[in-house]
Amino acid sequence: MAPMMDDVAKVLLDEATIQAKVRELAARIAEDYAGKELTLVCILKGAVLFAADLLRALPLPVEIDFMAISSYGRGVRTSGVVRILKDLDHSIEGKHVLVVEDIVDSGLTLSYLLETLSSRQPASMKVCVLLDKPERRVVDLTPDYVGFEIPDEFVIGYGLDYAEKYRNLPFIGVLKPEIYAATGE
Ligand code: PRP
Ligand code: 7HP
Repeated sequence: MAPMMDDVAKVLLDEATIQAKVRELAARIAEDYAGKELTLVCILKGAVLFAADLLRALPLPVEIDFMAISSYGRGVRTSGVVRILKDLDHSIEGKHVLVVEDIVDSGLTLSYLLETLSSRQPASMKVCVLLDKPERRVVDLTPDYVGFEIPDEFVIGYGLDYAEKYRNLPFIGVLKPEIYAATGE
């Protein structure tokens, strides 16, 4: 952990704060979906830690499926180009779907995804994001469940990466700008 810590400007959300929020979100979701079967759609790779913790905390019959989408490549800014790299394994027709994302920033990824998934006729579809950067939104998108609103700083950890690194940090931290400044992305 020590070499990775050198790249962290500050810890924004520590492990206990994240885990308490996951439990709080799970309790709200469990209440809202009482008596229903829920399908979590985890958007790889960033949401994998959050989705796993949320899944464990939900006292409901829950299925999980995975989708991989590419929008950022290795950089820190959105390209606006969204591509499905891996589709869901199962049909969501007639299912209650909760899309689980680590972060909504410009909103381009989620708005594309919601459009695609809603055409598959789920019984219902909602969105749960751990982090929301409302300042950066370029499309009109309001997630149904939000863990934390955060300022416009590049964050890493708890699934979030920079150039595929730092996902395994147990907290969410702000990356030192000099780490990505060198690449100009
Ligand atoms: C990140 C994140 C969201 C998206 C949010 O994914 O997981 O999917 O960017 O940005 P937006 O609201 O501006 O579209 P990324 O492309 O970095 O992939 P990853 O989850 O595999 O790291
Ligand atoms: C995507 C993304 N990935 C990691 N950290 C951030 O702050 C991000 N915003 N959008």
